[in-house]
Order: sequence, then structure tokens, then C-alpha cells
Amino acid sequence: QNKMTVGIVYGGKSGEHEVSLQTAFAVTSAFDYDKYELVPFYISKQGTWAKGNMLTAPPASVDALKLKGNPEDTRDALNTLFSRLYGGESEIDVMFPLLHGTYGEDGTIQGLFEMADMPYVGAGVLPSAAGMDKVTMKKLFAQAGIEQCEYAYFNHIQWKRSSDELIVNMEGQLGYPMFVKPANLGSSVGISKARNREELIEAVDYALRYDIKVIVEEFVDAREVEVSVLGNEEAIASVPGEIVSSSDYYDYAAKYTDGQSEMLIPAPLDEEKADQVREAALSAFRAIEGNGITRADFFVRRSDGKILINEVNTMPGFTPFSMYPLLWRETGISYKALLDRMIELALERYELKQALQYENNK
Ligand code: G1L
Repeated sequence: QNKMTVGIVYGGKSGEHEVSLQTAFAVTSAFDYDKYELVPFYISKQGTWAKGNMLTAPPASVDALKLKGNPEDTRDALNTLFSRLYGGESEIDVMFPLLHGTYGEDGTIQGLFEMADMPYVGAGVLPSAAGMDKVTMKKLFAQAGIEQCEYAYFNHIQWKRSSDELIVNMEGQLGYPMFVKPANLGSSVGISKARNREELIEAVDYALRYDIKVIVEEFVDAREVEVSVLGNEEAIASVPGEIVSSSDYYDYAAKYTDGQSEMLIPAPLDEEKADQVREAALSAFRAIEGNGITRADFFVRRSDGKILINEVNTMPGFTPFSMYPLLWRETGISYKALLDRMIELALERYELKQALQYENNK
């Protein structure tokens, strides 16, 4: 029997623990068990690990994935992950992380897989870390010539020493209203809109509770358009989708909802605009040195139709009802086929890097 063994890592010490569990359930339910066998690795809210029994069929429920975790299980799970370093063979062929936020998305779990000499699905250390820091991401976009909204940034020391100067500069450069956010994209907390000087000061102090670095962005009256990117060196872009907050589009044919917002797939854009957004998504993917998958989020400004990059997400929502997989489905790649391709890309990248190391050892 030569099934591929995939290690699914989920849960985690984060606010997205439940989302991760739901996603892990969706992913483990969708796999083709004629081709794959899965090993679940559950990280508890306390950060302990637990390795579950091999799955050779979809799990019965989400609860079945909530494995008991005590320190003893952690050692066991990590021994399995690091078995190649102990001189043994790995029972796992490829790791598949489903973790959000500061614990799993910022490149830390990717670094763990690198150290363990294990192939893994999705973005590597560099794109994961770059995609986590809004300021770093914007610098990379600027350097690649991708248009974006006006922004300013500073750290807590700069704010303490020269807030008056920073405020005057931002008022001149950005104008009100402004959006104030912690630079670290780990969570959606700490974000607020400032309509005047008083609110700006309050908003910065609030954001500084969540990060030592703050980013302030101009307000853009725009439509929100997203594109899925898939691949390594030669990535491809999906058709764009649009996020709408209201029910203005109640009569649009393909409407999906993930509970919070509605998705129009494909986005109602003319062909030229759609092609431009897809091209910009590929540029953004290259700008962060992306590999595997990335969702690129854009603003299409209402006044003049200009396309501005907002951000990229190397770990987007990933249930079959999330934007990323839905855009691929519309483009002709099913959820199952997407899983196959992501694993293929992980192995290709690992092989390539292996080969490089041998060259260097000569
Ligand atoms: F497969 C990837 F690329 F590695 C990957 C990993 C994680 C894709 C998408 C996600 N997404 C998530 O983990 C989550 C946002 C559902 C976690 Cl809370």
C-alpha cells in the first residue's frame, strides 16, 4: 500500500482555535482516503500537542478532532515530527498547517517544519512572516510598483517622543477619516477609525496595546475585490470575487455567504479590469516571495476605478465555503483538486530545496 501520509496541524494557542478546528474538520472530510491517510496533530489552547490515531476515513465530528493533550502527548507528537533528525524515517510525508495568527501564520510553525526537515503545505517562512506585518508587506508592494493607498507608520517610542509632529504630518498626508491598526495582522483587534484629532490619539493608543508598531491608512471609498493565487515559481491567479456588506446585490446569480459577508463570484467587473486585478495579484504574490497559496485583497476605488492592493493573506479562510476555495471552484479547480495540488506544490518545493543543499555541500 502506498498512500501518502499527511500530518494535519490544527487548533493552536490563538483566538482562531475554533475556526482552525472547523477548517480541519472540513479538510479531513474532503480528502480522498484512497490516496491519502491523515495523522492529526492537535494543539490545545494551552499550547500542548497531541498526536491522534491515523485517519483512514473522515472523522465522525469536529469533537473527534479535539484530542486530549497533556505534556506526555506533546513529546510523542514532536518526536514524530522530528523523527528524521533522530536518524529515523518519518511516518509523515508532508505537513499541512491549519493555524492562524501569531502562532502558526507568522512563519513560526513553518520554521519548525524546516528545522524538522519536513515538507509542508502553503507559504514558507519568509512570505508567512512578510504577510503578517502590514508595514513590511506595504514596503514590498511599493518596491514592486504595485499601487496602494496612502499610509504612515511609527513605533511606540516615536509616538511617545513626537506625536504632535506625527499627527500634523498624517493630517496633511492622509486626512480624516483615517484607519489605525496594529502593524501585526495576527488579529482583527486593535483597529479603529478616526474622524478627528481626538479620535486619532485615542485610536493610536488603542492600537499600541496590541503591537509596538502602528500603521495608519487613508480612507478609500472602494469595492473590495479578492483573487486566489496558487503555485510556486509559476503561479496562477483565479477569477476575482467581490465582498459586499449589504444586500444591494440580492439578485446577483452566484452569491455565497460565510456568515459575516456576502461574496459575489465572479466579481461583476469588466474583462479588462478583471485581468488587471489578476495580474496585480500575481505581482503581489511575487513581491512577498510567495509559494503555495495566497489570497490577494484589493480595493477598486469608486471615483476612478483604480486598483489598489490592500493586503495578502498566506493563510486565508479555507473551508469549502471560504472565498479562497470558492474562487478556484469558479475557475475550474475543485476543493479536492486544490488539496492535491497544494500537496504537490509542497513536495516540489521540498525536492527543489533538497537539491540545492546537496550542491552547496560539494
Ligand atoms: F495550506 C496552507 F496554505 F498551508 C493553509 C494553511 C492555513 C491554507 C489556509 C490556512 N488557513 C487557516 O489555517 C485558517 C485561517 C482556517 C486557520 Cl484559523
